[in-house]
Amino acid sequence: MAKFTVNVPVETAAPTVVVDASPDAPLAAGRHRFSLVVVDDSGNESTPDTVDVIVADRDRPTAVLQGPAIAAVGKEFTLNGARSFDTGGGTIKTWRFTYLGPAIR
Ligand SMILES: [Ca+2]
Repeated sequence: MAKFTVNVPVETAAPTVVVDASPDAPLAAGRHRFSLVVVDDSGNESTPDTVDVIVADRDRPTAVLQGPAIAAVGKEFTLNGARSFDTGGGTIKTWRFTYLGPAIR
């Protein structure tokens, strides 16, 4: 694995490299560009080739819905989705509440 810093080349003797990233130190979501220059055994350098890699949040969030166990007839009550959470570097931006009708036990 290699920790990449902008414009600091990482040289290897192998054709692949693992880009170091973890939940604690992620690459930010978005489009990231990498380049490769190869050097032959005579010291000749190629022109660079580049690739863009899109880093995206691909993890589904988890919904956690809470409500009162009992509510009085004719009185309002609150449904609370605040304990819902997301992983993968995103944040929840919409809470979609739906009434599903009388519950069957
Ligand atoms: Ca997510």
